Amino acid sequence: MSDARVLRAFAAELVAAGVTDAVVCPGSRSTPLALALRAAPGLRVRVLLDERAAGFFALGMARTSGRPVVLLATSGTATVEFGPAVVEASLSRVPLVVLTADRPPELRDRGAPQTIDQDHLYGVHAKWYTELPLFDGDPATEAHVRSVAGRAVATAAAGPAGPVQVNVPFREPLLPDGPLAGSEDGTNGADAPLAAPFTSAIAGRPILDDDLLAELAGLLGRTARGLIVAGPDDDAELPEALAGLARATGFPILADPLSGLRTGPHDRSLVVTRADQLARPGGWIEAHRPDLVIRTGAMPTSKPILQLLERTRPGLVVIDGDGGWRESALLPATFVHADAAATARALTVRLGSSVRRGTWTRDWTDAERTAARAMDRWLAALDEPFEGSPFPALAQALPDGAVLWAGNSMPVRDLDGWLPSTGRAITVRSNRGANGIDGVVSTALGSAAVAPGPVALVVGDVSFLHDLNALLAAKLHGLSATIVLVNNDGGGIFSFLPQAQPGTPAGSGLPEHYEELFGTPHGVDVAPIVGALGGEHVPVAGNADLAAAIADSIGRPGVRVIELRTNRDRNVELHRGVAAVVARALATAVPA
Ligand SMILES: Cc1ncc(C[n+]2csc(CCOP(=O)(O)OP(=O)(O)O)c2C)c(N)n1
Ligand SMILES: [Mg+2]
Repeated sequence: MSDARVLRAFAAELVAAGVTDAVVCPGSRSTPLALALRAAPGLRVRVLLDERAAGFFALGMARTSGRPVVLLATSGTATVEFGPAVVEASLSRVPLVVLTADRPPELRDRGAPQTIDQDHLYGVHAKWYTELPLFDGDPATEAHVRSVAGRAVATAAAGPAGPVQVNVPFREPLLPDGPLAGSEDGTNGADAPLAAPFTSAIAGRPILDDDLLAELAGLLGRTARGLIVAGPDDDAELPEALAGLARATGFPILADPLSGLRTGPHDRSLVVTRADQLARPGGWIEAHRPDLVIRTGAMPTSKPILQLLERTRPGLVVIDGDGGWRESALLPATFVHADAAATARALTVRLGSSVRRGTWTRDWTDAERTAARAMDRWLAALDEPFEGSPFPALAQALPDGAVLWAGNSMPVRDLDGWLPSTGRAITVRSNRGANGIDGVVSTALGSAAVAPGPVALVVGDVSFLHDLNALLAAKLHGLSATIVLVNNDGGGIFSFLPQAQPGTPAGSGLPEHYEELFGTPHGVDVAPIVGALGGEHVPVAGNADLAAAIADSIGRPGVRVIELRTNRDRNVELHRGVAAVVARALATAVPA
């Protein structure tokens, strides 16, 4: 039997360290912890059935609340199912505390049921691994278990945030030896969360020394053709700080849709949202190549921006307060391992607040306006369904405090192409750590469980099918979300790749096996599935219908799956068409 006092202490310590939410999956070996978490004051437990979906659900919660979320699974393959979410959490720097229940030492590696090797199960993807002892009543066990709980939460949250694994063995019988809720006599109230945590960590934003700041400010001050490339980043302080730096340097900000720069009340006058069009090789960009790029966050979503870095090889400064080395353009680079927002603010002060806006800055803001106008006109005149159209509609419909998620594959690229700049405080997110099409719906629904406003998701059909049981979470826990399902009956992104183009090498199996291997049409009618899982299916015929359905759904309780049907071949034509329209507009634009 597990010592109830130690179980209570472990759960209470997680709460004292700042955890408010746990996602628990059913099982037997995890019984003592499941009961302890459920009984812990200050902890909200949600039970989900599929560990893979549960892992992503917890990831979405942690990403939106900013707090570590606890995950619990029973022993065996259940623990492995957390793998994809653990990998994503590691690469996108999201704090998770993964508790894996296990057999006691004497039942391992000897054919006992539901027993696998869970030692360092997630390999390099977990920031920390430890195994707890059996929960006996020894005071040393209690002190150790407490300190491990605090350390696990602090380690998960410390920059770069990420997942930790705590393996917890239990010997039968699996019931605790005393009450978990309330005092020893079973009455409530005596076991309030610990006033002070047993183990806690204090961490701050790493900043640069003055002489290093002066050096960096000097470099920026000497540069006429500079750009700030703001990549995916969850730091809410960054938009204001980078806007200030842009003003002080005159460097336009190429704002990834996941950077936080496109949406919110900060100064967006130097924010460029159409860089994916502006940076296309052979066009406007060739007369506007940068000499220096300051990059923050993860690598940008846009391929043309990446190509711009690779082709024009500007000087590169990457600022990453978590000490990372994210730079996949293979350029000589200086990594500034200091907090990006704090560094931007300090540089702004050093450079002085005088606004530097020469031709370089004006050229970019003019081009941004020209491209945005050309794209808006093109879309307004389009009378057929288009995969980019959900994003302007969502930017219109979502209120302050909303969270907008985009699935991987084409949705996140169309988000990049079509999410306009808006003063509305909309948080925009995607699982870009490992770019998986798995767990997309689960992540968004986890976000919906803790978001301060409504949650919307744009997802492809293959991704949607990949994570079908995600909708069960909404049914079980009364969650609300607006899901725009872009159904092109297969993987639309592959239509843009070389395997879909004419002139594939003879004998390669193309084009005859294209549909089987890449297009993957499935012909699934999702309407009855959505209905069976408690959602509402809303088919829409075109872009105007879609905008109306979105506006109608946002903020209403329940899950609606708004399905926009598109065609993969036509989608390529439309994307090429709008690119040509923008290129023409840029070539003929008269500077304002
Ligand atoms: C877990 C996982 N499996 C496979 C892939 C490879 N993959 C990338 S895009 C894609 C097709 C996605 O189709 P859909 O979700 O319908 O989006 P669309 O391409 O049509 O926009 C696949 C299979 C991946 N990124 N992640
Ligand atoms: Mg698709």
